[in-house]
Amino acid sequence: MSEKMVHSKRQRRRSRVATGRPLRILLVRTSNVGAAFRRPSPPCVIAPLGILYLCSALRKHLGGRVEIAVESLSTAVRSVEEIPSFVSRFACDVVGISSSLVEEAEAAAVAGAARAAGGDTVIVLGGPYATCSPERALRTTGADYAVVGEGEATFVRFVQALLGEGDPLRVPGTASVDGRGRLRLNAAAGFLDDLDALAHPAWDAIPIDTYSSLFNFNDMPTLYRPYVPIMTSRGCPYRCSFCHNVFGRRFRARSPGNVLEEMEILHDRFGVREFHVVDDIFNLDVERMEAICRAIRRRGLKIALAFPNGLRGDLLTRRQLRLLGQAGCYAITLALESASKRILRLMRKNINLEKLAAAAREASHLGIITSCFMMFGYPGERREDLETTLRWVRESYFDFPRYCVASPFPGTGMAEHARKVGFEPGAMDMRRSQYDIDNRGLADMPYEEFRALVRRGIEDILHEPTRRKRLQSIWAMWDPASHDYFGFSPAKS
Ligand code: B12
Ligand code: SF4
Repeated sequence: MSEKMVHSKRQRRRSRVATGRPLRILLVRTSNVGAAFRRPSPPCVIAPLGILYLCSALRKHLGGRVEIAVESLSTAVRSVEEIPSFVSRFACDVVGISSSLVEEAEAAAVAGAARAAGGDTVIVLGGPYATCSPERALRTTGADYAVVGEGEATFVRFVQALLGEGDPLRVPGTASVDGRGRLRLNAAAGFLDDLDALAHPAWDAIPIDTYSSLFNFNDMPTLYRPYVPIMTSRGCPYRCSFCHNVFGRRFRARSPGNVLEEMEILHDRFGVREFHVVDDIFNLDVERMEAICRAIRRRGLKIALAFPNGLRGDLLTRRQLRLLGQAGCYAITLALESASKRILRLMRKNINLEKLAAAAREASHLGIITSCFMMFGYPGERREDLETTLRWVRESYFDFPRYCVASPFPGTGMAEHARKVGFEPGAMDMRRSQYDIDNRGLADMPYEEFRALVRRGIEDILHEPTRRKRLQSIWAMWDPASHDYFGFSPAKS
């Protein structure tokens, strides 16, 4: 869209505000989790925390001047073909799309449908995709604006500008393409210092039960429903080469009181009984972590906690694990990525393998389900690196191995390593660059050999006698809909 057109839209919007009608905003989370797999997966979704935060920020700062609807594609829409009718159902002034890079096609489909629905809808893209590749995101989807980074303050300022209080083209933290096709990237907006100042996510804007009843793709069984994701801190100081670090390197945390307040509201008002923590690194500030655990017990909250993400394994001590367990934690995922020192150096993962192994042992002794995250096919990975990792996990106390094939997403350090082995990350099919779908990885060995090695290694881990016994009881806790999908059942084998 040309700059002239954008400006004229702004003018029109100013006059619309004069009529007093609230600005109608549709916030959509795209999701293709499972859709690109060879084995069909049940419909699955994770509640769209990012746009729920945007919704509450808009309500807090703009009140009745905006009217907001929040949707997720996998709850509202089952296929890309349904997107146009979905978008035209909402006669809205602004469509805000939230996507990760691998959902590029879905983001483009929503933006295209919004454009085709006619009118002068302003299309804004945000989330990890727009944050890490704003130019690519704008050009691929045809969105009018990209919001880069943490969204609450930027989006409020942007919508205020649409309402006539500023110039939408100049809002810090946004990007657009001008009439001559050049990228206009405004100054970065920075990160919020005080996370307690954020309104809690607008959980009333979505049907929590519907989300909770769909398949949970976090690769861990769910003890209680409804369950919701929760983010208690943002940012991480580590520098892993594959990470997009959406929330920056400065660790910022909500106070224990603020976290407990959100938990209690969700528990008392919405009946939520389980929380999945999706922080970058929940346990960086040990005192805060311990205070949250103690407060959960002190207040007598009967909830379950799971960590599909968010725990740095080599920082976890026995004492912390015990406190986590007492607070209701029943499952954790710790990232190993690789046990080869050479690959770990390339990844800049900087993990202490001995401490990670000890944390898995302690967690296992405490009865906490422990999953281990591995990444195979790092650029230049050799047979012996892969074998080292598989052996390490087999011998560890981790219950459940989870892995993906390395995807050198543009903008990461890993992408530079990929270029060194002759691979151009920009050419990746993003939709297929998740988990182990059919991205081939960049290991230094023939692809068939790589695949066979991974398959055999994972089977060896799953069938290791002690682990298999533990897995049988864990398996029974899992949503039966997911059994076929995972393609493995220790109970049957
Ligand atoms: C939970 C999670 C998952 C879940 C659920 C994903 C889903 N689709 O719902 C599961 C386990 C399935 C998953 C899978 C994968 N994930 Co993941 N995941 C996360 C995690 C830990 C939390 C996401 C979250 O809820 N954040 C909390 C909310 C508040 O943040 P947010 O959504 O980013 O929203 C904020 C801003 O981005 C912005 N914003 C967001 N949307 C919008 C929209 C508008 C209009 C605006 C203005 C602003 C805006 O404002 C929000 C508030 O500040 C993040 C890491 C992280 N800590 O964020 C990684 C992350 C999103 N995942 C990532 C990756 C790489 C993957 C996989 C590709 C891994 C793999 N190799 O297979 C797969 C892809 C699956 C898929 N199809 O999406 C990357 C994304 C990189 C990228 N550039 O896209 C992240 C950022 C990890 C990282 N640090 O690199 N993931
Ligand atoms: S520890 Fe996790 S959040 Fe931190 S840089 Fe590494 S992958 Fe990213």
